[in-house]
Amino acid sequence: MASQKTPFDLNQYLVTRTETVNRAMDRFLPSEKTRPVTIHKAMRYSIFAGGKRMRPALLLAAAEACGGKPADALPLACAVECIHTYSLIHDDLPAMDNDDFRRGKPTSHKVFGEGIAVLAGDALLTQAFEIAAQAKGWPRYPHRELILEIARASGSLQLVGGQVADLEGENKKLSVAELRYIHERKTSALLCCSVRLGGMSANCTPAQLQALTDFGYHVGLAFQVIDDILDVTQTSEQLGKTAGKDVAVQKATYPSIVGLEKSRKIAAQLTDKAFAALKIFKGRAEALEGIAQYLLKRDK
Ligand code: GRG
Repeated sequence: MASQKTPFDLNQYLVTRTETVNRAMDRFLPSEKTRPVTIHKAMRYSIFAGGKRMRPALLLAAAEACGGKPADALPLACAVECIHTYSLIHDDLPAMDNDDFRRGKPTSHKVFGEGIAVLAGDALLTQAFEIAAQAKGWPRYPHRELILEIARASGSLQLVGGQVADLEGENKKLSVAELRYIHERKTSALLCCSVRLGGMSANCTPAQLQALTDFGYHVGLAFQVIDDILDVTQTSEQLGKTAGKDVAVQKATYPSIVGLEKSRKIAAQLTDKAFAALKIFKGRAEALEGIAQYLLKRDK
């Protein structure tokens, strides 16, 4: 009898990858008993609050598409989740978005106070580099390349720069081009960095890295367009964070500029472009395809 390929089970994939990442994260972070205990409790509180772990999942899936071993990619997967979690802690602070809920739980500053929340974010940002430095390093991508990749995606030209433009754009009418500038930096940069790091951990070819860059850029933009849509279509309970926030602070979003229907179309078009970038992997990128499809259809 001809052997039949088992259909790819995304749900199972995400569950197992999340467990693997959580176990590794537990090993990489100082224990709650390590002095000073408050900061380690705060770091762990936000890391283990129940995020979707999309950046690590994309990173591991990109590694697999390039023939790499998930175990080699794990330190980088944990590093990007530390950067992402730090950005959420700081984004929620009273000086920024002033949010009380994140990942279905009270935000860091609500539980630990503002000072510790700032420091927990700082510590996770720093921890990311300590963890990334423990990756093996590969012939095409020695540690210098890995550290540069993470620093560039997180710094004032990308993640932080996007947040600055976002803050300065509040209560202003923005064009679609201005909004895209924010989304590219605030959201797409770290998602793109995640898939690129996955490829690097498999010592990918320059052509594969370019394909992953195209994929990550478009998936990252689609991710934020969907995030904008969910903010107006879902409840706070469904999202695990305050819904309707963008309208409340008059933030420019895709739905506010082009409407809900057109926003959905744009997200689908961006996802199609992401899919097109995966051709080079000739069927070995099922996990990346599955995650991109899941992100487009997600409801939280
Ligand atoms: C340097 C003080 C200081 C602050 C920096 C960089 C930054 C603050 C904030 C980043 C901006 C930000 C929060 C972008 C939004 C990206 C986004 C859609 C986050 C939500 O990601 P999910 O849905 O979250 O993957 P979970 O909780 O599932 O991991």
